[in-house]
Formats: sequence, C-alpha cells, structure tokens
Amino acid sequence: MDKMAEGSARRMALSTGRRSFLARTGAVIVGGALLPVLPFDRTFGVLPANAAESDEFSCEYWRYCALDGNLCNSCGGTLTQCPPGSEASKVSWVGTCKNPVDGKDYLVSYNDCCGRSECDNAPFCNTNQGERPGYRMGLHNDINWCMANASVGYHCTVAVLVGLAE
Ligand code: ABN
Repeated sequence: MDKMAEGSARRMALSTGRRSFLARTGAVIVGGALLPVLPFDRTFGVLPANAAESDEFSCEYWRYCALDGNLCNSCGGTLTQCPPGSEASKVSWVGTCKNPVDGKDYLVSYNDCCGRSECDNAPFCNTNQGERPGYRMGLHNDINWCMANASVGYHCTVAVLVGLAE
C-alpha cells in the first residue's frame, strides 16, 4: 500500500510541476475532508412509508378516508374484525378511498361494532370524505350504524374493503 502510494506520488511528481503536484494533492486532501459533510440523500432511494400508506393505527391511513368513529384495532379488534364481545352492524356507511400505493379507488364499508359500551381509548377519526350535511338524509355519516342490530350500543368502527370502485 505504502509502495503503491509512493510510486504514484513519484510518477505524478515527475510528470507534473511541483506547484501543480502540491495543488492537486491539496485538493484531494481538502476534498476528502469536506466530502462527509456535504448534503446528500442518505435514504439511498428508500423512502419511509407514510401514515397514509402503512399506519393502520392512525386516522391518516388511506382506508379511513370516510370514517366516523373509534378505530377497532385499538380496542382489541383488527382493521376488519370487531373486538370480542361486540358484533358488526347489519348496515354500514360505504366510502370511496384512493389507495396511495396503487393509485386506485376502493369501496370501503365502515361497519360499527355493536353491543359493548363505547371504546374511548382508541383514536377517534372523523374524516368523512364525501359526506354531506345531516339534512341530506342518506348522505350523512354521523350515525350509529348499530341501529339495526339487537344490541344498539356503539363500540368502535372497522374498515372492510368491498372492492374496486369502477
Ligand atoms: N358511526 C359511528 C357513530 C356512532 C354513534 C354516533 C355517531 C357515529
């Protein structure tokens, strides 16, 4: 290693003038010291996924774009399954949400989970994209969708994919 460095230094010193040799060597030394502090993309092209793409526990998650309620996956259930002791509502609110990963629109059914007291230690989401005010009956989502169940107590809300919106 030493010999190689010495050899290339000697060759450069022979083929260039002393001033030019010193200038180039100085440039290499200063450049080498500055390189690590220059700003550059340290993600190497791999961007962290944002909440809309991947965080099912955040109201930002794309599938919750038209949701009004407490997230069941923070209440002992999952994204699509009611917590133990509660049952899915027989009627639901259906929204259309764009999946940021594939850019397609999906129909999402927001079923309330019924028969237990309200789960209030979960994120409450009130996104309601596409909803209309309460006087537009049928287009309003601030509704207890447990209304058609035997036990009408509202617990939380799940977000079930129905299919692609054509
Ligand atoms: N769909 C959730 C909900 C439940 C009760 C009252 C309003 C909204």
